[in-house]
Amino acid sequence: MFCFQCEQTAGGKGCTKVGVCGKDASVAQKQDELTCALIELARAADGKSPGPEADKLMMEGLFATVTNVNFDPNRIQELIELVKTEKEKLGGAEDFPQDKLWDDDVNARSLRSTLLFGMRGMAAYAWHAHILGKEDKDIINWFYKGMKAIGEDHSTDEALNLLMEFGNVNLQCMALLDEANTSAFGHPVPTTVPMKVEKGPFIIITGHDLLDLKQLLEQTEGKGINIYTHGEMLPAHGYPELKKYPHLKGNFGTAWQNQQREFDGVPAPILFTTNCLMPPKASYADRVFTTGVVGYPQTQHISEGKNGIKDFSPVINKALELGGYPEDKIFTGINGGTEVMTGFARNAVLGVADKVIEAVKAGDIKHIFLVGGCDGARPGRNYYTEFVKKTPKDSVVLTLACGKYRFNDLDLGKIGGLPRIMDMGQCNDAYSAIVVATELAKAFNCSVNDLPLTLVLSWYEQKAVCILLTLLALNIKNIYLGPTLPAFLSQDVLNVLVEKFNITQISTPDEDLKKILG
Ligand code: SF4
Ligand code: SF3
Repeated sequence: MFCFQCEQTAGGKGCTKVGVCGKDASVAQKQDELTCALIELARAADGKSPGPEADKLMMEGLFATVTNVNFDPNRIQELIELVKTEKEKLGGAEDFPQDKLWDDDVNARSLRSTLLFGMRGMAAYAWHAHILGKEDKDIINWFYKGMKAIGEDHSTDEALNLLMEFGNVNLQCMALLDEANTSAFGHPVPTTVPMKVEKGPFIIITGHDLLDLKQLLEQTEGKGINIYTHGEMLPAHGYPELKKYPHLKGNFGTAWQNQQREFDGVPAPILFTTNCLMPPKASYADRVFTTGVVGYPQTQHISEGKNGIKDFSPVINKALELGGYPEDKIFTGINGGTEVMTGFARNAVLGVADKVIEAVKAGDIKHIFLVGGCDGARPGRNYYTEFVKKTPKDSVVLTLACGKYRFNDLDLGKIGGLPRIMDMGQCNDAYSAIVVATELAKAFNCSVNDLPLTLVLSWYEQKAVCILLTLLALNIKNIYLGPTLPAFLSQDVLNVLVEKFNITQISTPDEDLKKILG
């Protein structure tokens, strides 16, 4: 096997025997086969959408190969068969040999992989929008254009242009998802979320799929079962159409990499709607349920029924059988806090934009940091906790995605009535941050790069890759990236990105803060 798509890749180079994520060689092999089948489908379709069946497979197939999504070789095999059938319907196409996927000149491989991983990330966003009934032909067509391009040879300039074009399409895709979420569930409002678990039966729901949560809330109404979010599901508490359910009680645990410890011994089922799933330990595997694109051998999977409704009865019955805690149980975040806040998406932040602009003009807010992105297991990720702790009192920290669990339970006080840490949502909500930055730039009549704003990003999986490409396509410069740089960026490709966009790898919080504020 060969895989180097995520931040924890073995030795910072590539997983070759088994994935650090737990993906074994047979699953890696199937995922490569699926990727090649999708390239062939894009070829057969001549680089544009041939119809809804193929479109759905394109999104689902790419999403299934995102890190920590699907470890089930049978489910990947099913997808391969379906993709091949669609390809044949279109008259077939020349095979794309699997050994060409990773084996090439190091720069060509780097550019091809960057596009592929970005597209895997965008597929997740497009999929979430799709299940909420939102699609955009330009975005769908680009999946075929991009996958076809991955199967071709390109000069470095051509490949870089493709990456920038992709970044712009991904911006459109993030806007589409934002519209899908806000039209289905309303605009998030600032909300305090407790980390206490009340006594009695409960269900933990994790991942990014808000529609799954909505259906679960409906199906558990009046049954005496409480629902707790975990990981990237936390921002759900801010949405009016989800927070209206009184049994959506709070948030359980922290970011994905702590799940094997946090889920051990919990008297409740856990429903995974998307990444990040780690191989479940025997001590709790019988309580793990997957749905959507997620899969793991031998865990129970809840499929979609007629009219898009999923029947969560097996999860509900498990919750009743396990019964939950006999008494209320207090949990804390990693810094000891007992509650966290969320719901500062674009509408909420722009609603107080006047205050922010005034505070910046008056010098009360001297700097805005966006400290966001994925969490992960690497010890170096403490950087983000220390960085946020050390940000000066006259600065604001916007955050998003699961990396925030490193600091979202800290009380850093307020500025002008606003909390100094504001959670804008999931990684899926990076669009909110882009809108806020763009609006601030307009208000100050300058470019985003001239704002007193610094992006300090943490990456792990491929959604972070597509977001990064969008930020670069928007010509956003001086991004701090960590904890390590992607193994799939060759030295030459990295040099180009550093030269054009001044991407900097994080060093220490003190040094970086000095550079940023000095
Ligand atoms: Fe390795 Fe990451 Fe690929 Fe898993 S997803 S096999 S950890 S590079
Ligand atoms: Fe996290 Fe997996 Fe990326 Fe959605 S849940 S940000 S890592």
